[in-house]
Amino acid sequence: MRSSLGLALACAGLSLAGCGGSAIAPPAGPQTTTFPIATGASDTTAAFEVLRYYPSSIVINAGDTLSWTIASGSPHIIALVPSGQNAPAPPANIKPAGGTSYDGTAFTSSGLIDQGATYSLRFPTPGTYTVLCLVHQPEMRETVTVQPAGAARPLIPAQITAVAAVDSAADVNAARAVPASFPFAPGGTHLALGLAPQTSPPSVLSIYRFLDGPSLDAAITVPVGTTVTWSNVSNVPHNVVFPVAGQPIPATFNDFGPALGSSVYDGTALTSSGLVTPGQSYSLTFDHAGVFVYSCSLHDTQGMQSSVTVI
Ligand SMILES: [Cu+2]
Repeated sequence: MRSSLGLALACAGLSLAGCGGSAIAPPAGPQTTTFPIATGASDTTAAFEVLRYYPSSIVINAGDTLSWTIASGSPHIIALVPSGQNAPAPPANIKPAGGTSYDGTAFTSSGLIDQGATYSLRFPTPGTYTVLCLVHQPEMRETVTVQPAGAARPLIPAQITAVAAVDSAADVNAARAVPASFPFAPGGTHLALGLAPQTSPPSVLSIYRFLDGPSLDAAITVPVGTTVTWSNVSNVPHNVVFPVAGQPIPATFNDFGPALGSSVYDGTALTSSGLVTPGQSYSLTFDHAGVFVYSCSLHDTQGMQSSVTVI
């Protein structure tokens, strides 16, 4: 990802100058400041996701506050894990932990929070801290360097915001090109269950869709008896859930539960892959004609839904 620091700083400078001299926080001094952190990014359809903090490293002063806002369709868990400790394993990690400040001694987490939600932490103690997202590892990391109070800060909050806007827009644009890297025969029965440009080293770009070619549309039509395979070629877990034909996925469905149903689907029984992690595949054979709508239950609110028409 190209850094647009210079451009954004120039923009920030222009916009600040254009404010008619309204007061801005000075870069140095004993005052404490709150810095906004855009957390993740996505387009309005939430198909194109970026797993990244903006910025991914920041220098603040002791007593300053970081305020993360979820800026993507995908939820995140903003967490700091003291050295020598472990974060709770899923699903316990979706709960918030700790207080309103972090000094490196106690596990502290926002819990799982959705688009638009904000989480703030004060950093009273100089040091270097790593912010993780417990959902998106190893992609999402942010380094926080806390200087002694009164030190000169390299960037003011308005500059952080300006850089984030430019960089996140560039990243979402980069994600729009990812479907072109669809790795299977287009229009076939081997579909992508999410797509990332590469997983090693991990990309921060991720497509939250089913794909059967280099576009976002994965609706396919196949003859009775066809086996369809979905491979997770992305960097986040997904699932493939066929409810009873014509019905929604039940409200009681466990997104993280085991596989359900058999390897053959006829529309009469809820059938699920269970969690399909990056690199794993799932296959299902269709032995009855019909139009069968399916979803990723983790990301159906982001539009991760498609259909198999069996004729
Ligand atoms: Cu998903």
